[in-house]
Amino acid sequence: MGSDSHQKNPKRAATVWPLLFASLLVNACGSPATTAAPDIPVATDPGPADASDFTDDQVPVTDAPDLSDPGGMEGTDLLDAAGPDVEYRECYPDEDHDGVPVLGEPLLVEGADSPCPEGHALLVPFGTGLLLDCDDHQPAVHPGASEKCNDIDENCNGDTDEGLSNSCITVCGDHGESHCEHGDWTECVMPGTECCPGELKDIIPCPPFDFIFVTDNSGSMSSSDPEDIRFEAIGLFIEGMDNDLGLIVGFDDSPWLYGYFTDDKTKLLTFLEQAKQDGSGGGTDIDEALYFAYDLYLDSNRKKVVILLTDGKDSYDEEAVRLAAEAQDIRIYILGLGSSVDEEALLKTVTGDGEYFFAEVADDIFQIYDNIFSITNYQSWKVCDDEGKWVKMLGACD
Ligand SMILES: [Ca+2]
Ligand SMILES: [Ca+2]
Ligand SMILES: [Ca+2]
Ligand SMILES: [Ca+2]
Repeated sequence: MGSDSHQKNPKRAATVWPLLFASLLVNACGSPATTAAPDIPVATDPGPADASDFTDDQVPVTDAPDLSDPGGMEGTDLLDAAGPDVEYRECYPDEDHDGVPVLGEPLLVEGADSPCPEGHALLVPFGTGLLLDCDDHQPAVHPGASEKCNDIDENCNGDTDEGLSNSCITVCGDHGESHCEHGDWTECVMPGTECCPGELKDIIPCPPFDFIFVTDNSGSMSSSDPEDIRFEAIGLFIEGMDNDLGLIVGFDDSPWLYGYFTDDKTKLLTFLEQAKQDGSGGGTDIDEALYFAYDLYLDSNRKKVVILLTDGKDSYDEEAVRLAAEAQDIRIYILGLGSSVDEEALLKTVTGDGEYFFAEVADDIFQIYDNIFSITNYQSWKVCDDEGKWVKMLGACD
């Protein structure tokens, strides 16, 4: 009978069910879930279901109810009225029509091969238990369903989103893997790594700063930075600023102010261009330029940061310059360019929370301004190191 029965009731055939599960039902339909009156109209002998296609972790095993006594169901009366030669089968509730029932009051259907009516399905034995729907309101959820990454246990095995992973391409173009966690796919990473070298994340921005760019424009700069890379690097810094104020100061043997404190990047870049065009000769008066900058700070509670670039040396009282900055709560970063700088003096000039950087050639200027930008603009961030591990970096907001 089995095949006829399935043609009449395609909903329960393989087009709806996974092939695996459908084959199990075919075998179960073949003989077992029927019985002849006047015996008790239940599957007292469900027979050997072909459950070998399932593994224990694919399907739920539920203790079989005592099918020999269906309890106070109406079917008993029906059975008595029908007489001794009629066969029945029991159909259990399947509200979501996915073909897998739940335990509930069975409906008795006359005829050993009769299909179950809409919203009902046969119980199918599995091992010592039964295949049951763990959510009878979701047709996509039942034993044998395929697991999707959605925080739902589709295949009713008690585990959610188990064993789901995808091959993918990492942000740096390598072949990697993504896994399903809490209903979402994880970032694509190469096995054994957490990230792609150089990648940044978890950036916590600093509050706004007041920056003064104090830039050497003495005669020697035309040979140590002939392509004016310093102005280009400061321009990039300005373009990255967010609510910070900026001010441009150039100096040779005396300081020159370009414009005023502003967060208007277009104006700042115009002032910077003026400083660049003003390329002049003369010496390098570092301390005069710094004292000049200190006096320009507005009376604000914002962080004050001076970024000085020089390629020359000067004779001055480094400690006095540094203490004057610290008294005003000004932080000093210094970039020394080329072999003529007096590194010892510059190191003594930076404040405790500032830093000194050496640029051997003008091309190094970009990276150094970029470092200072990161330090002063991000309170903390994670960067992916060469081994593909996240390393937390601390910025210098405070
Ligand atoms: Ca169901
Ligand atoms: Ca279901
Ligand atoms: Ca599952
Ligand atoms: Ca799932």
